[in-house]
Amino acid sequence: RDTVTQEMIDACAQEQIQFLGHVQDFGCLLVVTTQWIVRNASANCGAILGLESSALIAQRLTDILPASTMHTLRGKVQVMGRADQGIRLFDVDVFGDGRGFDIAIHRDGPVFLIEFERKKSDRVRDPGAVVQSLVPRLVHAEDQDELCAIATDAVWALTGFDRVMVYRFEPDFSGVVLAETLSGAGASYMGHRFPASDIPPQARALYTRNLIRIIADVDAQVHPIVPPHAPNGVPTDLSLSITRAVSPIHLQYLRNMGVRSSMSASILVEGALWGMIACHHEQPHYVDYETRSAIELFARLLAYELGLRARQEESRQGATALEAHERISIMFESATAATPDLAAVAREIGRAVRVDGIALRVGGHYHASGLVPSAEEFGTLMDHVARNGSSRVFSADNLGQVCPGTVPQERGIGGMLALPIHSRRGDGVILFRREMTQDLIWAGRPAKEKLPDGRLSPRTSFSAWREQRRGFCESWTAGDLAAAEVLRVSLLEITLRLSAERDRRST
Ligand code: BLA
Repeated sequence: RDTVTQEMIDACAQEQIQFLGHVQDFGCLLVVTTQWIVRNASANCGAILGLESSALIAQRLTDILPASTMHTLRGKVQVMGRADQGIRLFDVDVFGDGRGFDIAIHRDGPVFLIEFERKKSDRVRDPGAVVQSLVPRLVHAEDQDELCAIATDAVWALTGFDRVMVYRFEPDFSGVVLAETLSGAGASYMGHRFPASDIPPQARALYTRNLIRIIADVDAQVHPIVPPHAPNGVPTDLSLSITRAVSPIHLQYLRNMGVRSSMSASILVEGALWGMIACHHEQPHYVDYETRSAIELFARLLAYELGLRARQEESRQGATALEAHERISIMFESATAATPDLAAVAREIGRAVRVDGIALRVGGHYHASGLVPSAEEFGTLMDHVARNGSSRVFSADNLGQVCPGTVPQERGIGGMLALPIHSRRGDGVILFRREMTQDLIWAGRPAKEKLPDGRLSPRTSFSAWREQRRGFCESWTAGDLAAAEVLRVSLLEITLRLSAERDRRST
């Protein structure tokens, strides 16, 4: 059944999606030197511009476009900022004949990629103003869930896609659907998880440079770039292209899901790909470049707000940890001679970090509550942490992988967050989280496990991932680690003070 190998997933990651050499049907591409000579043209220039590609190649753009259009393009190119951002012009009457075009210009080393899309009449007027009007809603949103819900509603209303989702990456680059807006009665993907291999690393890397992409029709004809290479034999790099035809394996993925058209916008938080706004349609669906650009801007605003909330959440958790620290200090102070109430300490820690179980050993006293291993296994885990040279907090999302054979799987423990206090005495605290059952549903049509040419199909990649995901807990966040470190230092101080007092009393 499950014949997926790591090699197959690796092979997927090898596909050089920037060199696929074709554009989609909705737009055309010219590769132009800085002297404005057309070096390459996509084969569909006739359909989009009304000028055959063969008549464009090796010509000067200045001999083809009216002087006023050239003037506009030159002026824009002169003030072109960071290359990846490029230049966008909307609804330009390129030929002075009333036909409107959206134009994108990107610099790639010695050439410009110039792309044209015909302006359609049935489009959103001034999508930028729509985005503008959403800013107050984002700013006042309560939390991450509300931000994501505002986003899917807004993009759904702006674009008319059947399904709009916010998809967030986990630390292992699998992903979860956090919010969804649906037209009609489609089955919901809310809360569903997808494996990291669905969006391979080279695609994720590209999507941090080029922030929005549309596949207007997975079954539409694609058009080659002619000639495919630069004079020196290097294929045209389409990384920054907006009309690039995408990976055939991804098209198959979408067909398997019953999707005919797809659009996604990157959500970059502090420079890293946090997630995407992902849209599907059962029918071919085109969204014009002006609207796509507005959505790209919206995704940037959303990303900013998400980053802000994450930092707020971390500092809130930090404050809770400090409160716990104060209360724990007081408890120990009032219990100098007697046994400290470790159950109460455990409760305080549990307020700062969400856990399913806590075990702690302090000055020879041991307490465990909730989902925990045996006292013996606790000792082995503390030894493991000490042996690994960790005197600060130590986290594992999958105990079975990190400390194999220590805790029997039947206990249902997924991961731990250890706070070593005094490793020689075996003092420390370990927080436990249960194993998440990966009863996650693959939403979509069952597809063949393998594509005809032996490549991995999306469905196979999903079952492979399910295997890999056994034994994991809900990931420990940066906020959890920071809170745990505050508590570790706090407990360290207390135990040092207690043992100093004991020493004083005994002398
Ligand atoms: C690209 N995969 C993508 C993209 C998305 C997904 C959003 C970006 C292109 C787009 O907007 O459609 C995945 N889409 C999802 C997921 C959801 C969704 C997870 O809506 C969940 C709700 N894909 C596979 C396998 C391979 C693969 C097994 O499943 C490789 C063997 C490849 N996915 C793949 C590639 C790309 C991609 C190569 C890049 C496409 C391109 O830009 O050329």
